[in-house]
Amino acid sequence: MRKTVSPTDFFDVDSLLSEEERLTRDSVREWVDRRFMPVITKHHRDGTFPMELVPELGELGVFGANINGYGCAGLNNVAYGLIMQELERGDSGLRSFVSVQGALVMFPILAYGTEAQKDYWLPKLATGEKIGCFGLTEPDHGSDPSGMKTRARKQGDNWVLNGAKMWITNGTIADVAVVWAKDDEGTIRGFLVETDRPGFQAPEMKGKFSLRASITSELVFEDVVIPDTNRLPKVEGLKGPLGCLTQARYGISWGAQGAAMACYESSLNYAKTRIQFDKPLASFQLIQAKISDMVCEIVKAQLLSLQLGRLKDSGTYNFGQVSLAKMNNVNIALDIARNARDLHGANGITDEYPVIRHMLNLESVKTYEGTHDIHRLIVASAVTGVQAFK
Ligand code: TGC
Ligand code: FAD
Repeated sequence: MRKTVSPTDFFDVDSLLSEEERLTRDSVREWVDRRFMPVITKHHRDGTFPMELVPELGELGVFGANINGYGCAGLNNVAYGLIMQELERGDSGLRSFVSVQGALVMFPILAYGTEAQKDYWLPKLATGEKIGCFGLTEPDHGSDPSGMKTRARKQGDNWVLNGAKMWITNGTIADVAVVWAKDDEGTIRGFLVETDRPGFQAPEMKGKFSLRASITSELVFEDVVIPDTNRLPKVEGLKGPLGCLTQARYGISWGAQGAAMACYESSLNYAKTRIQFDKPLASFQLIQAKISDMVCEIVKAQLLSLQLGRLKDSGTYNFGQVSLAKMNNVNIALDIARNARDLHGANGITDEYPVIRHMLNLESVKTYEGTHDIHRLIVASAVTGVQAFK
């Protein structure tokens, strides 16, 4: 049989990438292996994020890597996707950190902000000097953000914010929050809220068994006064935040396959070296079936992501396609992680191997940025023309 580039590239998808795309992927992979992998177990146990690595991530150019100008790398969307893949091969929390900063904070500033907002925030967010978060979800409004209760009341040249957000990645450590709130007419608007403003609080949410190496927070606004110059003026309505979600969901679809690849690689090594009944696990047909299923689903996800990336780069993609990719790739990754956990036997429940960490993380990834079922509804709505959300 033809020798492939690596066991995680069974269909030589590498040959469909440009030199720049491969170099980008390889440099991020090298950094993750050298700098992140040695510390992830401790951070996962402690429930912390390695903040000391943030400047290095900035130097690597991963924050807003598909943005042109403002100190960003200006890469195409396939290279951006490969970055997400490599980060999540490390941990979903690492990819989350980077995709929130780029897709949910830098993107809305770029797409909906003023020149002054872009000039001030984007270069600082690109280096990691400033950290951002994105507040859409509320305690009573997750899948249905259109019902949000957070209010922005116009008062002269200012806005006064009241309300609460929940499950906000990086909230506690953020310098700026992109906050979505309704005005007196019920129109959804986006605001840049500096987190040192009086009346703003962001307590960390504890007790998570998933995405432990990621900070998750509540955001509380009690008469937080912000100037009108902090409003994102170029968008109003739910399509504002949903447009950001499309960017982040795109990155997640690539990221999840990175987590799947990590679980598969660990399974392959384990199956070849673990001896039972005097033979390596890899010699048993039921184990081979599991490995075969993993390779098959990873190849399909890789081709799906690549075609989505090419469509995005040509400007012809749509959000239904992004939903399908997020839905499929996270689902197969979770399946692979669960099978990998099983294949590792008792060792699969310890953090000596990465599989249970990925498995637990992927439960969050399945839920955030639109749950699996919400994406099923989005895809079905795109092909039937009928919405079944409400
Ligand atoms: P609906 O009437 O369908 O749409 C309202 C307007 O928005 C447009 N639109 C989109 N635009 C861009 N991208 C998308 N994905 C879009 N989906 C819809 C739509 O065309 C319409 O535009 P217009 O011009 O007609 O006004 O809205 P709906 O209220 O019926 O809701 C639809 C639904 C359920 C699909 C939507 O609300 C949804 O996606 N819900 C899921 C919520 C969600 O994903 N929340 C994520 C929060 S952020 C997060 O989880 C970060 S995790 C971070 C990490 O990585 O750590
Ligand atoms: P619900 O909406 O209550 O859904 C519960 C269940 O009901 C799900 O299975 C769902 O699929 C199902 N359901 C809901 N509506 C329907 C329907 N119409 N038809 C069929 N089934 C339905 N949000 C942010 O704004 N910013 C962040 O940075 C952020 N980070 C997050 C980090 C983590 C670790 C997690 C876990 C979440 C984060 N979220 C963030 C929130 C996330 O986007 C929401 O959890 C998600 O959108 C789902 O909302 P919910 O949890 O309220 O679930």
